[in-house]
Amino acid sequence: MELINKDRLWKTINDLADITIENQPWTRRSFTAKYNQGREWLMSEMSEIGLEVKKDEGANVIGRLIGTEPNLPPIVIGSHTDTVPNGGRFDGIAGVLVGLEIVKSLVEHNIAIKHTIEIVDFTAEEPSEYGLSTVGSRAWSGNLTKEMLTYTNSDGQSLSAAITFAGGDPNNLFKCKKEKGTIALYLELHIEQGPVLLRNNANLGVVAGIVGIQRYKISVDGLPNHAGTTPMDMRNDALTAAAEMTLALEKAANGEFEQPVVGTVGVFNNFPNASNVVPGKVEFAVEIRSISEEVIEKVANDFLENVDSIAGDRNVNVQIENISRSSSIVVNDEIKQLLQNSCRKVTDSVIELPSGAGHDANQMSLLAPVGMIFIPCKDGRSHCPEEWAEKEDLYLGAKAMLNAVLEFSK
Ligand code: HGY
Ligand code: MN
Ligand code: MN
Ligand code: MN
Repeated sequence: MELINKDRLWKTINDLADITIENQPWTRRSFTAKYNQGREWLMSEMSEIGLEVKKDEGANVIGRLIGTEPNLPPIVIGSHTDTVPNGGRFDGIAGVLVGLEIVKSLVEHNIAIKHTIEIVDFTAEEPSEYGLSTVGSRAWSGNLTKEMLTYTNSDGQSLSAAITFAGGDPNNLFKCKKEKGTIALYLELHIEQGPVLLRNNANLGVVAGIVGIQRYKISVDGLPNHAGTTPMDMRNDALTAAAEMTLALEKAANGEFEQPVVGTVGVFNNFPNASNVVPGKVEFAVEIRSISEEVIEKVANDFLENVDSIAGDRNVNVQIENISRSSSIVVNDEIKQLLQNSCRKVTDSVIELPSGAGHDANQMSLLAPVGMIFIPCKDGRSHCPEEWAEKEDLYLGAKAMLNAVLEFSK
C-alpha cells in the first residue's frame, strides 16, 4: 500500500518555499516576519491533521502525534525552515515537510505506532544575523548559553529579543532543555548540498558522519583617514589587514591533513565603507569545518597565530570572538544499518557518505542516536536560488524515512 503521497508532499515544498521575501528568491531569514509567517503556515498544516502543536521556549515549532505507548521517549523528525540569504527551496524544509508527510500518511491510513512522533522545525539552524547557528537545537541540548543570548545584530538587537520575536521565551530556556535518553531517535532528511550522490549515481545517501564547525567573529580596528591625503606609509588600514588575514585562513586550510578541512570567510563588513576613506574597521566571520576535531584545532591555531602577527605588522588592533564550536559526529552502526535497510527497500542505489554541511543533528547527537538520509541536489549546489531536488528523489527519501520509523517502532 502506497503510504507517502508524492504530490501532496511536493505541494507542501512549493507552498512553504513560496513564502519568501519579495524580490529576493527563496529567502526566509530567521527572526523575521516572513520566517514567522512560514511557521504559522506549518503550524496550521500540523493542526489540520490533529497533531498537538506548540512553540517551545527556544521558539522551536513542534507537532506531536501521540503513540500507543505514550510513556516511551519520542522519535523526533526535524530540520529547519529558515534559509540563508538568496537561499534555495529545499535546504531544511525538505526535512521538516517529509516529517509532516510521514505523520499525515500515518494518520490518513490509521496506522498507530508505539512511539510518539515529534515533527520539529528547529529555530534558526542557519547562522543568523547574530552569528550563531542551530539556535533551537542548542536550546534542547543546553548549548545555548546566556552569553550567546547577548549576541547582537548590526542594529544592536540581542539574540534574546530575536527569540522572543520568534515566539520563544529566552528567560526560561531551561524548560525546553532535554536530558539525554528522553528522545528515542532523531531522524533528519536533507538535500546533500554537495556532488557525491550525483557522482555515484545514487538515489539516496546514508550519512556516516557530520563535520564539526568552529566559528569566530574577527574585528580589526585601524585608523579611518582621508584616502587622498594619507601617505601609504602612514596608514593603519583595517581592510588590507583583514584581507591578509582572510588569505591566511585560506592558506591554513589548504595544508596537508589526514582529513579534509575547509575554511571560509563569508561575512566581511567594512566601515565606514566609503571610496575616499581609508577603512577604519572591518568585522568578518570565519568558519573552519572538518570531520576531524584535531584538524579543526590545527587550522584554527595556525590561523589565529597569523592574525596576531599580521595585526602587529600592520599596526592594527584585532579582537577575536569565539562565536561557537559544534563537534563533529559519527553515526552509530545500528542506526546506519537501520537506514541502509530502509533505503534499500525503495532503491538499490544507496551509498554512505559524510556531511560537509552542519545540521541540527550535531546538537541532537548529544541527546539521542541520530540518523540522516540525503537526497541528491542538482549539480550538487545549495545555498543559492539554483538549489533543486527532484520530486522522485524526495519521494524515495520520504518512503525510506517512513520505513525507518516503522521498523524502529515495531
Ligand atoms: O551551513 C551549513 O552547513 C548548513 O547548511 N546550515
Ligand atoms: Mn543551510
Ligand atoms: Mn540545512
Ligand atoms: Mn572630503
